Amino acid sequence: MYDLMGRTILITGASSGIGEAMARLFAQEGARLVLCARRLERLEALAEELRAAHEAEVFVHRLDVRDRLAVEGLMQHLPESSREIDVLVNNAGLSRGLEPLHQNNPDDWEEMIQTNLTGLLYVTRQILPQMVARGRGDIVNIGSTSSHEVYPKGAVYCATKHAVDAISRGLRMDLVESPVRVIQISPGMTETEFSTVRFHGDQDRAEKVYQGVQALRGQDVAEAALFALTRPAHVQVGEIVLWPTFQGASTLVHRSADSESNPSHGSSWSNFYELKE
Ligand code: NDP
Ligand code: 8X3
Repeated sequence: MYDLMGRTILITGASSGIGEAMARLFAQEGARLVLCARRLERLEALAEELRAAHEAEVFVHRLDVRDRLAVEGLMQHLPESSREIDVLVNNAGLSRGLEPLHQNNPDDWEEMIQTNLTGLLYVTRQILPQMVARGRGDIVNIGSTSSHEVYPKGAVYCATKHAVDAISRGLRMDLVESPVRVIQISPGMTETEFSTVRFHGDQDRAEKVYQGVQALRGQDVAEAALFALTRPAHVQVGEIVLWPTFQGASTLVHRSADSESNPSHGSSWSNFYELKE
């Protein structure tokens, strides 16, 4: 079996949510970590914690994946011991806004496209050639259930995640002669800072997305990635789609009537996007 002991794993967007959960789990599994995001202080605090808990070797680097020059200079900032990347996790991503497309702010489109799509391409272009040359490595792209479904008011976010899926599939074809594997993990609703970011910091609106439903946790997504990464070398897990048990589709969530704080208290089925209003 392929395990993570001593493997060097670079995670983009490791300062919160799914990326942070992966950093925790992979450190526990003995991996050497390179953690990237814009909020360096968050990364430093996480690295301290992982060094203390697991004696993990962790290097942190402030990186905006949209900044092509910064991404191109990434390798020269890494210490010698962390330059051979065994696993790249393309996790950095976000949604912005939830309005009909004709009311969207084009700045939001640009931020989503540049982060979720262009940024993922920049980072992959930097790291993948060394994997191909060494004949070893794994690319993990964080897709979404929105890589396969579209929901009202989320067309552009969903388009970026459909694009991630196209890139994962295309890469797998381009690498067919190489031992490098391309894995996509596609979660549904996961309780992270995702909705707070989507609603530009409106915490009350963000919390309503998760009210009365047990969403996925970052740890659930990290465990799926761990499963895929620890398959034998001849097994390439193409994609794992993870849904919360009470989410039946992007727009269909069953919200419990038990929670006093649940605005749909007493009702049974609620439309996902309506509750995001
Ligand atoms: P969070 O908001 O908690 O985490 C997003 C991470 O991305 C942060 O670490 C953030 O760090 C980083 N990030 C955002 N923009 C940039 C950038 N320009 N450069 C570098 N890093 C960046 O959300 P999640 O953990 O939920 O999101 C992680 C991934 O999971 C995303 O790709 C998202 O689309 C996907 N996803 C999320 C789902 C959900 O329901 N939460 C479901 C399906 C997929 P910083 O701000 O410090 O740069
Ligand atoms: C995020 C999934 O549907 O909650 O990728 O926006 S969704």
